[in-house]
Amino acid sequence: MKTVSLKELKIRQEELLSQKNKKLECTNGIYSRYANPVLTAEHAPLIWRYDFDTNRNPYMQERISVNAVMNSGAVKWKGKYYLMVRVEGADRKSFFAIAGSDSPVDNFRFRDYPVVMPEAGDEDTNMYDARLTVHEDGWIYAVFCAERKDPAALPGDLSSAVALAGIARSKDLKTWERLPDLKSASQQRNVVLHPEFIDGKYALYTRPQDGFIDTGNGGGIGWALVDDICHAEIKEEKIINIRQYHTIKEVKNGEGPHPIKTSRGWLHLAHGVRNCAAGLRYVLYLYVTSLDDPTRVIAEPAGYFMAPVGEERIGDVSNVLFSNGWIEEEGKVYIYYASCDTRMHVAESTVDRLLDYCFNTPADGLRSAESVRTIYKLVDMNKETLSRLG
Ligand code: M1P
Repeated sequence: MKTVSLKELKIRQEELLSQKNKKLECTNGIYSRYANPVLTAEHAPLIWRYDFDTNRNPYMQERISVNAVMNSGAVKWKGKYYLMVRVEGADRKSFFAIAGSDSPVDNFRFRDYPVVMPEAGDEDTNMYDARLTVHEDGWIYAVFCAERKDPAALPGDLSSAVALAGIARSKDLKTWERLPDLKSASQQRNVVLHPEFIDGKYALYTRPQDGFIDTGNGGGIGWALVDDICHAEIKEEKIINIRQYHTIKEVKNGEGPHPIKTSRGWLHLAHGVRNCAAGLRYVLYLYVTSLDDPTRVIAEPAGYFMAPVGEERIGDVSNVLFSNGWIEEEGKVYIYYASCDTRMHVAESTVDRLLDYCFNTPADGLRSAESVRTIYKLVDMNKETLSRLG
């Protein structure tokens, strides 16, 4: 068996890392996908994975394997694009690592070391899905899922877990100060910090859930105001984006990255989950809330905005698109999304296009007859347009 030398591994990885991405044709008028994933397990630094000393590692074996890179927070910081990536090892443990690029769509490179995330008292078993918020208080926050074994699990139950929101902050994306976990009556995942103070308080998008997987009575994406982010506690929680029967978010939903402030409202990206014979299906959807009252939904198109296509369908957890990072700059929007809990992609759009989509796509009528009615309306309008144009 031939051993691939470190030199050859480096050449191959450099080719991957310096590959230019290609914007694909926009066929729906809403967004364009890019052809190549922006990050895969193969992008993980060789220095994390191989012992470079040929005496200790004569076969140049991979000593520590990376299984997947996915669900990444995103921020443009000091002129560079950064992803706070959920890296999952072959040992199933997730951790964070920062990858940066001068381009929003390619050439992301991980730093030499993963993030050392301090702990908040209780040891975290797993941590993942960081949402980054540059808050008006001057800190960059990462809010993420901190997962631990359920202390109430019955003997022999090695799967029950508890999900809480971990909160950390940084001034440089290098050193992180861990704050106490969010106190909540229920389990929480997909908690996101709003970038502005609301009535002088920190505002959080939440996702109350009865169990670790099942949201149970958790009605959807919630909203809570918090006096002190250093001792964050949900005292009152209001559901602002509800789950509904026979929609793409019937089983659960969750806020993606923090919303983008636009002239017409706060533009939100979220994921919706439904069940089917093949298991859970995760798609992305958009909605808009009012600038005057960020808890009031003012537009929500029916159905999904993005769903897995082609190779995106294949991976560790099939039929999943998940996004917790996007970057808006000068009206352009880069949407970073993971497919099947395996790799990271990017799609591009504009604030104008996304708002046009949100305000002009019919809302979900919740019944087949209503879906037909919206088609009739469009056909009638088109017939009128065609006759007017001759
Ligand atoms: O496997 C799909 C996703 O499942 C969970 O999503 P949710 O929080 O909506 O339950 C998370 O574990 C997420 O990381 C994962 O991508």
